[in-house]
Amino acid sequence: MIGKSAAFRDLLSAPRVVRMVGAHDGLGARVGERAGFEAIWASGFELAASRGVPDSGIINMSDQLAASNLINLAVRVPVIADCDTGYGDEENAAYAVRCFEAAGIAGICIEDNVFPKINSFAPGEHRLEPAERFASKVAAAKAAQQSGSFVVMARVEALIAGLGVHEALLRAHMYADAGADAVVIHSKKSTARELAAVARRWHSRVPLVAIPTTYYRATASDLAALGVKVVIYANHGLRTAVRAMLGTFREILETGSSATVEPRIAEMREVFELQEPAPSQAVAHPHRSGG
Ligand code: SPV
Ligand code: MG
Repeated sequence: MIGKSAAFRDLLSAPRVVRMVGAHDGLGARVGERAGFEAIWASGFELAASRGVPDSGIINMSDQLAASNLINLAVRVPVIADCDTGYGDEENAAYAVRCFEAAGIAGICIEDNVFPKINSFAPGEHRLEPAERFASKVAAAKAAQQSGSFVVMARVEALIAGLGVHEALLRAHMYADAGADAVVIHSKKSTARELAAVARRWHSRVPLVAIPTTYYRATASDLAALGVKVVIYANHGLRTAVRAMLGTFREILETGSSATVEPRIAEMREVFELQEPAPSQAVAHPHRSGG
């Protein structure tokens, strides 16, 4: 069996677009895997939200490592952990790589926001690290990995910060030159036009990654046509759950019972199936794999 970082690299070199989905726990990751997503994004936003706190650097490295570890244990597909700003300087990012790699996680993603960051879609000032400084963090992260296959993604927040396509391209190329295995171009526009402007002028073989949270009308095929290799649906599980739970809870209070909501909520047996043994144990008990 190949390691999960090698499996993720195979996805990166496959001649098609790779779709990932966000999760913050083993259950969400299993639902994503069962739906057919090829890899899981251990989302910082989802993890923060699941704890009822903002996505602003409150979740520390140990928290994200523990959550990513549980996610990784729950699924067969590779997991990329959202490590925010890398938790500090070069040394912190390098330590994060050692910890996440040792846990068998396929890779991490670090972004060029200044700590404490705020979520890319949150109102307020988005301050970026100097590009050289962040490139040096990427290089330190890459130097820290033990295996050749561990993946370090670098995320460019220049479009989010309103610094424009030129700055985004400059940074993206610097981070690729520093050794990043993939570069995320994050945008909060309602169309993929801004991303397309970057992708058109991308002169590197390093794969591009998109997170179409706001430009959701762009399909994975549309994005692939622009040259995007990986598409991350970062937070759709949690956003689905929030709306659905609120509706269910209110209806139970309003109607006096759960009778009207039962047809549209998961049956206990469906959840039992998602609580099957972790993949390594499931191999030893194939008759219980649950499909
Ligand atoms: C996350 O999922 O934590 C991300 C992606 O960083 S987003 O929230 O869309 O910026
Ligand atoms: Mg995040």
